[in-house]
Amino acid sequence: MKSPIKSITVGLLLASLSAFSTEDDVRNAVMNARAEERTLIEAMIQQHQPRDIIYATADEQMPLFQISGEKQKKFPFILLMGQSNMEGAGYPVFPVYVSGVPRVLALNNELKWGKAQLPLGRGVSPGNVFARYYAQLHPDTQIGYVQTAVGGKSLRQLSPGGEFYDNALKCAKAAMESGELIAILWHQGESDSGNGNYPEQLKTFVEQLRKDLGAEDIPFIVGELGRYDRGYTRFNENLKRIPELIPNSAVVSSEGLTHRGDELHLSGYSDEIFGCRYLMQYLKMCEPQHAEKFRSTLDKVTAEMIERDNKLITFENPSMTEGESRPFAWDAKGYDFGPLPAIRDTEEYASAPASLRVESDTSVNDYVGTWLKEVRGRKLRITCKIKNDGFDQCILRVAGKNSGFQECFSETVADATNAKEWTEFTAEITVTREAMRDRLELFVSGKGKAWLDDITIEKID
Ligand SMILES: [Ca+2]
Repeated sequence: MKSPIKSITVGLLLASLSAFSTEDDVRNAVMNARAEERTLIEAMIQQHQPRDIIYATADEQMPLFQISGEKQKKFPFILLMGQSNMEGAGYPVFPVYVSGVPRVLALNNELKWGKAQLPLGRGVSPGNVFARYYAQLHPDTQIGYVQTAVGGKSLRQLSPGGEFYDNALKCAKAAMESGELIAILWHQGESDSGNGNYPEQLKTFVEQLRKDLGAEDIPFIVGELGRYDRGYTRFNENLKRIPELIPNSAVVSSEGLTHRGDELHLSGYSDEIFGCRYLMQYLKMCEPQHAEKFRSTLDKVTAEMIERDNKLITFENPSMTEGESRPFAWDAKGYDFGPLPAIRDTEEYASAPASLRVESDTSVNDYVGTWLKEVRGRKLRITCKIKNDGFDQCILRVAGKNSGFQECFSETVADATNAKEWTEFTAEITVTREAMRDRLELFVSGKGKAWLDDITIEKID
């Protein structure tokens, strides 16, 4: 099957795809292409100004190229706005969001569509989940999302005149050139929780935003703040007025959702439920025929994720059994974005089938870690196995931030700097009361490789 792919290449070179009768022709040709031919096409797409050509993922691995010009159909996209929970703070992150969800695109920093993949250190957001399940419900299309949420910002800071509004508008407008905005997902208010006039101020904000986008009726879907913080009860009560105040809006319940261990951000499991609830609201507003169909998925996801949330006592994946390229749940970087990734090593381990490996051939001072749930004020007995090949320092520690996000606690569990072979460590530590956002971290400095496996944590008081 050489001819179709050759035709595509020629078509791209001429910046004209009119030779193709249907989009399916292109899709089939790309499916049949050999790997090196796909590489060639990708390179060509990059050189070509893609107002004419949209680069997308058709299925698990395969790129898809939509036909340009008159035949180009705008694909749906959602605009994500608000604070950290919408920006993406949910842990653990399911591997599918790291490798990329089939047929889901994200607008990148160059304002171009690319494969949606969560970068190192970024948690999941209900927007990622919305897009994933929207794509599942619509097997014939792709969906994009535009991420403009900013952690820790108030409504005023996100509003016109604030430092973030213009950027959000710029991204949304760039996306609208090749996509069709179908909804705005909003999750914000942790920084406004004492503001009794929030619904009125949000109404003013939405009116202006819709006007600036030229999308007067676009659905605006608001999520409640996490009910695990009782300080948000009145704020959530107040949100009930939103649907009356703002036309074409809805509020998504946060009932039953849990935090990831930091008493602030939703867990990755709860984000699965939350994103599906956002989608359900959207479907009820815009695609009632799909709302019926989606009900069973929502119920299934809710049951499964609540079970996983409940099973999570202290931390996940102690022996790195779960995961793909990264060990599941071990991609947390606190609130940081250092360069060191956690790698799931399926060749060198203390217990099969895998261990966690970090490695760097340039000098680093960095860590990888996982979130710990409900350990503040607790005495812990921790065991683990570590091996270090070359790092100047290799330390397993528990670290925590206080309610003001200041580092307030750090205690070494194991100094494995001299552990040239797999070595077992045991330690007992007590986490202070004020350390409410706690992680178990493998810290390394210098160059080298180090491995971690078979961790147990027992709360012993
Ligand atoms: Ca293992």
